[in-house]
Amino acid sequence: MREQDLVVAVAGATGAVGREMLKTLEARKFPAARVRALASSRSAGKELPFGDSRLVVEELKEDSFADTDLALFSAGGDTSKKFAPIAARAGCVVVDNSSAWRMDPDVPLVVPEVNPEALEEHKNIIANPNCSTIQMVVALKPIYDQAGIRRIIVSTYQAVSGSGQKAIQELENQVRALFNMQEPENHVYPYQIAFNCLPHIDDFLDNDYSKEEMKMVNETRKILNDESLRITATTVRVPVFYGHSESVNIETQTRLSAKEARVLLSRSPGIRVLDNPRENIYPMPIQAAGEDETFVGRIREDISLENGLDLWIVADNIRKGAALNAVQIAEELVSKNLLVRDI
Ligand code: 25A
Ligand code: L14
Repeated sequence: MREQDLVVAVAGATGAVGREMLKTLEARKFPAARVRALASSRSAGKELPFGDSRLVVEELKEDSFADTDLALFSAGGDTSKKFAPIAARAGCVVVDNSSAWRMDPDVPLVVPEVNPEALEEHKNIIANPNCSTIQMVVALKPIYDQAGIRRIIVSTYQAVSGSGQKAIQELENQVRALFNMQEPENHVYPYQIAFNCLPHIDDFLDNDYSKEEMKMVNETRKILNDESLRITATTVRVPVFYGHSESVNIETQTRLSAKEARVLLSRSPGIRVLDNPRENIYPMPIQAAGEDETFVGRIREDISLENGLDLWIVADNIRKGAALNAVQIAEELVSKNLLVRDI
């Protein structure tokens, strides 16, 4: 198969992530002969912009994948559970954004800067990690390789766009209501998110962690291929539209100074170090929004620990956290000739 013959579909194309996937495919000139937009019956017939043209949305159905080589999924976990195996059986390689397949031992969980080799073993379904996990492992991988990591303590400050278009609308509506002396309405989140913080992302589990927190624990171990890595996470929703931030404390196996870490990270793929606090230079979501890189700053030696480092990590959750990472996986599949596979 020649690259230019590729037919690529985006499932969930009308959502916050799906729209960004279409933009990213176009902006990076992904070698596709045809791009298809798939969504639920509610959106069938709608038009979505794609470069200078428009795509007519088709309903996602069991027979949608017959002549499609690659599908990027971002239509929620239930849709992925149902349709990814159907696509895979039809010979279409799926890069799935939902949490449905990430911990399946037969499914590679991939961040191209960190573990591209995991793609070699794919069986037509590849999972894109959780947004908070992606940006953390991009920043920690060079440190992991150089000095080893024993333990990670992370707290997140997550944007509302992570929960999709409806949540973006909810924050906007609440801000407008409050400035007009009206009672804010909440539908997506259990409480008002405007001017508030909610230590609650996804459902709570029996161990009192949230699912989002345990995703960070389990996915990080799987991507770094290190089940002994100790990780604890607190994930928090903040009233930001785009860009997740993370305060990350690590204990390394061997000593790495803050200066060494700064040099190491500034030479690593996908990372931009912004770290000059005296000049008020540090990463912020308003800068990271719309950008591809993972931004790292506030790098300093932890005064309470022998081999400890603190870092502040920020990235656009819809781009590197979702759409861009999925398209980068697709690019790896093309360049390594891993798209055609009989299963
Ligand atoms: O289960 P998970 O994995 O945790 O994922 C949950 C949600 O997280 C987002 C994504 O929301 C997902 O639904 N998400 C997933 N991975 C993410 C990641 N890595 C992520 N967010 C960040 N990072 P979303 O809003 O971004 O995208 C939703 C898309 O999914 C389509 N969809 C839903 N069910 C589908 C389906 N497509 C095919 N078959 C199904 N069964 C959905 O398309 C959207 O594109 P849509 O056509 O259903 O909705 C498009 C427009 O329709 C409006 N609308 C939505 N629901 C209703 C509705 N109108 C009327 N009635 C409704 N009930 C919306 O306004 C939307 O614009
Ligand atoms: O597991 O709401 O990919 O910010 C991504 C978005 C979980 C929830 C995932 C959010 C979802 C998260």
